[in-house]
Amino acid sequence: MTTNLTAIVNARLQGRDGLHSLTVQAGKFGVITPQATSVVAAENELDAAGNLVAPAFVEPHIHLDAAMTAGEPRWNQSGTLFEGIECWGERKATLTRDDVIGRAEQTLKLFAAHGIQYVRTHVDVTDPQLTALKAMLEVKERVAGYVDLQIVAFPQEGIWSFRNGKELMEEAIRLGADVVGGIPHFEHTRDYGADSVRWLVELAHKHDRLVDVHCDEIDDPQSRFLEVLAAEALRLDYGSRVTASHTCAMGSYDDAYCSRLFRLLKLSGLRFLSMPTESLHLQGRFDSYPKRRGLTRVPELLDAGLKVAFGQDSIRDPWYPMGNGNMLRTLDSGLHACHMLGMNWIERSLELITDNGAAALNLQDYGIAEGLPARCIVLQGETPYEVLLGQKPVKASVRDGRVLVDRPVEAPLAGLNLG
Ligand code: 17E
Ligand code: FE2
Repeated sequence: MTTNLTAIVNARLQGRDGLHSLTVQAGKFGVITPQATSVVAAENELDAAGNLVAPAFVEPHIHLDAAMTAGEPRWNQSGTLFEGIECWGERKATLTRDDVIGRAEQTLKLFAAHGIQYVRTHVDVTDPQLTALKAMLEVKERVAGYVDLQIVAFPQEGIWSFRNGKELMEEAIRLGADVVGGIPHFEHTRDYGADSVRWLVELAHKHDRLVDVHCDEIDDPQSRFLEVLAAEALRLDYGSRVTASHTCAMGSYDDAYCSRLFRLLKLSGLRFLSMPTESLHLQGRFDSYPKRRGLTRVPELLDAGLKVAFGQDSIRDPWYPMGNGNMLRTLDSGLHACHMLGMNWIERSLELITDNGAAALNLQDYGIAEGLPARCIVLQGETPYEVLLGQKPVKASVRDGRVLVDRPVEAPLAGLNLG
């Protein structure tokens, strides 16, 4: 049975000094008051015990239809995006409704145990039957008690380059996909890629949907579909609803081009998602040495005032055999890969897996403030630095005042026996 809370006490909040109590009424946050000293939690109160309390984690980019299929029917040995797409094509041919629902829910439970309450999943719609999409629409309803799930109609094998690609995208939107996806760098030609981006933004705009494009997920410095996406977002004044995922090629663009590009990016205000563990693994594959990291320009985008978040992208699928649902692992890798272990970055790092992910998903009621849904997590640590050092599972996760997760704080040396 889940507990309905009346308050969270002894909470540390980012941007405020000392301890705080957060009252909860009818599933929403009430007043937030500073505490002079630590207090004993009453019945139906959650004791944060001086740990950091943050909004629930956001997993802004994952492929749940492919989750937990690594090695089926074969392993991706080259570690390239392209062999991943081939392996997935073989596995996709055997998908069933129950298969997709089972793996997606198994993954979402793992995410819930790690304090994730908001997820955006891409679902491959280059399938004449749309088996995975129909199953995922069911999953969205089945899991609504513990996670808000957004579904992207994702054309893995292209819109222009796959038979009936446009019709399948339109059908996916008609069936209820929330977000329009794309994959311009995988289309057969540059023109197909650019045309597909213009078409998909129009489609989303016409149907009042969000946009999230796999954009330039390649080390090719000539892959420049981001400028097309940003220009369309600007033209339609749609930037807050448009997300560019990956943009790995930006890590290979030269600075002169970037300086022009960044002007457009700032004007358009679109959102960015980087998947550090995935890109470290899949990119740089056609380099000898030096080997590129394959990540977009995360600190530069943040410095330009743009919103960037990190996502896991994969969990044990044809593209990436690892993953455990812990966003702190993704964050740790991303900060390393992007040269962001300066204390100024560490102190604000949680925004990369909370607020900026919420911005990418265009969430409206996200955060810790009076009147917002009482959704939050208790981390293991008093500061972002401590949380990152430990990378421990969340101590608690609360959703609309219900306690979804509550586990004991782990002592650092628990289990150590030196005789
Ligand atoms: N599909 C794709 O195009 N790129 C990825 N990183 C994954 C699936 C995981
Ligand atoms: Fe992806």
